[in-house]
Amino acid sequence: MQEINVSELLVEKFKNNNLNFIFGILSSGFMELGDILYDTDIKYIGTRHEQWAGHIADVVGRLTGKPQILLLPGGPGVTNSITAITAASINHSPMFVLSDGSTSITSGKNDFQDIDGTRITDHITKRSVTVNRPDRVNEYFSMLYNLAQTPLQGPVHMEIPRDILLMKTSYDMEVKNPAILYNNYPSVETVKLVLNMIANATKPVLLLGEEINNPEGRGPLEEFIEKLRIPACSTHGNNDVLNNSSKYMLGAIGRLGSKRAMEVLRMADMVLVLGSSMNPYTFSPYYGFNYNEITNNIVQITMDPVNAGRNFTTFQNIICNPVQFIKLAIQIIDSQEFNLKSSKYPNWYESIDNMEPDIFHGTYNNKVFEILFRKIPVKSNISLDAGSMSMVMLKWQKFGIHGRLLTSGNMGEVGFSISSSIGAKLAIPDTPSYAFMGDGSFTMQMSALITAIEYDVPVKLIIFDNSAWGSEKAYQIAMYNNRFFGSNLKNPGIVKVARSLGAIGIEANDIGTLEHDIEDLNSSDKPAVLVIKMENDFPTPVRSLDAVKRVYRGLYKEHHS
Ligand SMILES: Cc1ncc(C[n+]2csc(CCOP(=O)(O)OP(=O)(O)O)c2C)c(N)n1
Repeated sequence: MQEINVSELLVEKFKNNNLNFIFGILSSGFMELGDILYDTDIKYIGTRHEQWAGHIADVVGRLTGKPQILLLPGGPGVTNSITAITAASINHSPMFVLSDGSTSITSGKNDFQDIDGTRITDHITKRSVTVNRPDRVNEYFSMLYNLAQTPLQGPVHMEIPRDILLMKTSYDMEVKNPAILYNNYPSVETVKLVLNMIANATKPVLLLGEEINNPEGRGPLEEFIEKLRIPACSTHGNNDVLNNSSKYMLGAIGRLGSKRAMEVLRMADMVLVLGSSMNPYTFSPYYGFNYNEITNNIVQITMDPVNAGRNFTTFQNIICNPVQFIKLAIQIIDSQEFNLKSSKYPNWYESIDNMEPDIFHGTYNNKVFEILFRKIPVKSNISLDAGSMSMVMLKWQKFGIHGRLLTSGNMGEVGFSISSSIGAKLAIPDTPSYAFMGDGSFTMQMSALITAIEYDVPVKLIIFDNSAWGSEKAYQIAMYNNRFFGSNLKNPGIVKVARSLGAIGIEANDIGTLEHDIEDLNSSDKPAVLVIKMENDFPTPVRSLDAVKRVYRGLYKEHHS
């Protein structure tokens, strides 16, 4: 046993878990930790706001499967990061939040920055603890790190009072291996039951969700579908779960999804849901599609016992790890124990293969997207902010060829895309990383661009400039007689701002030269910003228009329709 201090111990734990990065903002409590990290190969990426560090850590965690350290000053550092930790939680992103705090003697006495961070993050993490003794840091660290990366993955939080960070503890330097984790396996009988249901269906369809949209799930999933030869669609936002060049992939359902995917789902006589909680937003109506039509023969495989069967009447819920389910199913199919050739759906896929894919043309804004869809390299990581324009990128059919779609998921957050694309570029440096956002969103998160420039992370930002919080303006156009309350924006010159921060700035005001502008962006090896002027032409607002129209007004009736 070696005597070391708690900060040294933390660095040993980082190294044992092969961590390459730490993300965050410095604080006085972590000075000793910083000084030890100074001599290691672990790269510290400091951002200008804790939320951006959280998003970067989230995305690196998603893309590597390894919990990343988010280093936060206790108090305001923790409260500033709540949105990012929540996004990681919603998206099952493994993350280890490490914050300092007031001393173990003064905490709770209204000390400086004496905010109960553990309780604040309790609801949005898998576990949140305050360490009360130096000799428990090792135990807590391992427990939390393991918890963060076991299904369902998510953030954990450890707060260490600043005096404890400097205390002496002992550590067994010989025990270095991180834990080997086991996932939840289904039984052979259960997998056979489901394969039998598929074989007996005439129109089986797969619906693929967030729990298999991870590095471990994607390979087996492709193999599984190639063997089954049945059509697949994804839940909203999981457009990249399967290589879209796979002929079996029809696209995502839900908002801005694929009409073909929705129609095929309607036709299905059996739906195998792999790794989705089937939450209500996933099934938002689009193209007037009513998802109640698919209540027959749904088999839902999920790791989430709370939401299994909660939103839909399912024929069967199976609580297990869907990745393990697929792996076992492949083994069973390969062992010839199970013969899919005698299935009842031999020509089912071919019949839908002739269905016309989605068409996308028309207005000026649609032309912009049509050009973007052609010019963005297919092997790209695509980060999207919430916003009426950026979300149209969901219609891009090339997700998942190698790159990934990165969104804040059901968080629906404005402010996610720049940090997310920095994370993607750090996690997978060979793949270009694009962030799509509106002008409102860019002006909210400009300080995240500083981090990309400071650490020379060559992300590519595409900003749709309609000088508005367009999503809200869309409602005002559709329902409030163009009475624009708070939705028009007076921006600084965005290209000028980007250039002055040190990025390459490209202004696209002319659709005739847009292709060249995108080529310039694509070939840039520095952080670069392309601002595209858009028209006030919006897709259907997110929430149902009927719901808002029906609001009763007792007063202020003059302009109310
Ligand atoms: C953090 C956060 N704040 C506010 C919102 C509400 N909101 C959703 S979309 C949107 C407008 C985004 O405007 P912009 O980024 O300019 O994109 P546009 O809709 O114009 O394409 C707003 C304000 C949100 N989802 N997240």
